[in-house]
Amino acid sequence: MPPSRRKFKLPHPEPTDALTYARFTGISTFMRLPHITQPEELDVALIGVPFDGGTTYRPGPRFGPRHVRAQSAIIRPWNPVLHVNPFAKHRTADFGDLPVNPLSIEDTFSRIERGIAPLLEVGVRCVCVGGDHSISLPILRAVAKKHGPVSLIQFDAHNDLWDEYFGSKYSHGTPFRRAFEEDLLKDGEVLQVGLRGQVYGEDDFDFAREHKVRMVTAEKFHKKGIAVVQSHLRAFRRKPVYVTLDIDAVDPAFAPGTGTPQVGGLTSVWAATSSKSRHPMTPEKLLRCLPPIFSSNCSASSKWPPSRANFACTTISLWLSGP
Ligand SMILES: [Mn+2]
Repeated sequence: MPPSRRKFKLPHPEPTDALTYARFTGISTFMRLPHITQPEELDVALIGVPFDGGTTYRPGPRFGPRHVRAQSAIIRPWNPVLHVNPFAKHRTADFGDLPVNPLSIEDTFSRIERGIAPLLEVGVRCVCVGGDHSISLPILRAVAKKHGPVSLIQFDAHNDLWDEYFGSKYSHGTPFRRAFEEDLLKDGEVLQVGLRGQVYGEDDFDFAREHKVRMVTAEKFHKKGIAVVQSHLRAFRRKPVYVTLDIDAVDPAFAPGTGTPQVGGLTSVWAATSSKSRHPMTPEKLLRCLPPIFSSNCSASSKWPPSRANFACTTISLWLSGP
């Protein structure tokens, strides 16, 4: 992420010092940062979107932001690989949760779009923590209103390009198909990494092929490594990119608390290797693509495991650490 061009007279918020106040004390916020609700005071906003009305199997992502907040208490400010303290570089805070409507997906979508817009308006980078993957659609609507259609890099076991489910056009399996239909995304500029598992038929990939979606299956990723992802990144250079991590991109052995777990996924080592400084897919290279927004599809089933939320916030922290 390029350094902020905005000048702040205020000091940068830092996570509460765990050597003064133990990690398990205090009011729970993302990364123990202060809760700041004024967009004009922020470079980066960490935003909870606690909605799971789009899930079709195991529910629970509505508790995702709350659990990620609790687990993120382990975060320490200095990244020894990138030699950076992201919080000293960017004014970052917990913006709070968007006010979802647990009984209406349409109303929730308009609440999310309205909630994100004022942040984008003043140039805040948004890191949204879900919530199921359906929330990507209203976020993309808000992004496209400000930036026009954007590119997408999606880490996910599923392509989320299905048409409908039980007659509903909106669910966690359909957001990016709707986004293409609404001209929020560009043909040839969507990269999906970690795809795997069974589908209903070969024609499930027709829509992706029509829109020239770049698909990197988990199988290919395991065989060829990060180089296969790197080969696609050229198409995203100097363009606004929306990056989304569905936690089910990661193997359920590492992150089992997800709505539709699939075996054969990426490992937690992937997160570590993607943070090495001269690595082809370093956060700095990814962030040079100027992502206006991240979202993380965070499920939290009743058997919610700490590792899952921990993985999500570790990844967010790594990506935030870019120059
Ligand atoms: Mn998924």
